[in-house]
Amino acid sequence: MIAQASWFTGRVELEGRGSAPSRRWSSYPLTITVLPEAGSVAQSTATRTDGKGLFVWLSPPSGTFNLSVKGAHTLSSMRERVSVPADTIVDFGLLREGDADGDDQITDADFTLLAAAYGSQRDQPGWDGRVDFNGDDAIGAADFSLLSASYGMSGPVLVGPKGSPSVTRRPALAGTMELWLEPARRLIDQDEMVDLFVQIRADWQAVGRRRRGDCVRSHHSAGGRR
Ligand SMILES: [Ca+2]
Ligand SMILES: [Ca+2]
Repeated sequence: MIAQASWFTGRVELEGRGSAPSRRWSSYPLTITVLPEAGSVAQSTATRTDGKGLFVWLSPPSGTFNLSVKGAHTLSSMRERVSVPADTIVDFGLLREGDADGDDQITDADFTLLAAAYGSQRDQPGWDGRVDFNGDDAIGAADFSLLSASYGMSGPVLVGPKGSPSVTRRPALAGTMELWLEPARRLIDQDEMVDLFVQIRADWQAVGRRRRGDCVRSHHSAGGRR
């Protein structure tokens, strides 16, 4: 007797990467986790998306499980009572970008990593791929926008049968957040290298252990403008 291979096919929507199909949707790292019931432990496996956000889980266990899918720097999305293997594609909806440190929360710790790499490009000093949330090989305002849009949220985000969020977690913090670049000196000669300070300020209430109005600071070098 020849055993038949089994698999599970799911789909996610990636944030900030334009519409699919796209090269920027392809090969995005995902972790699938079978969430534990009482007396069991979680089981995880790694996979990657194709250019349409589809992913395959080869040789999954059989049964009915609560499943979560987490992107490399997104919040996780969860579906309850999913039959595995499945005859149809199971939709896990939008994966929210902004979790740079992988703790399934979007907090000031993630902002600190973004600030440290802000303005860098791939293979340059200061580059940190964990905060390239939109996958364009540069760390900039688009990444800041993605992070700030989901700031204060945590996973897993429970999604309904068609992949739409059935539970929207209220952000732990609400208000506005500012980011700006400040040169170390106001007058810069052509082609001169200058230190830039990246500042992020949450001015509505305490963030972590910082007081109202405190800033996250880091700096890196950038070329002068032509
Ligand atoms: Ca985080
Ligand atoms: Ca980017």
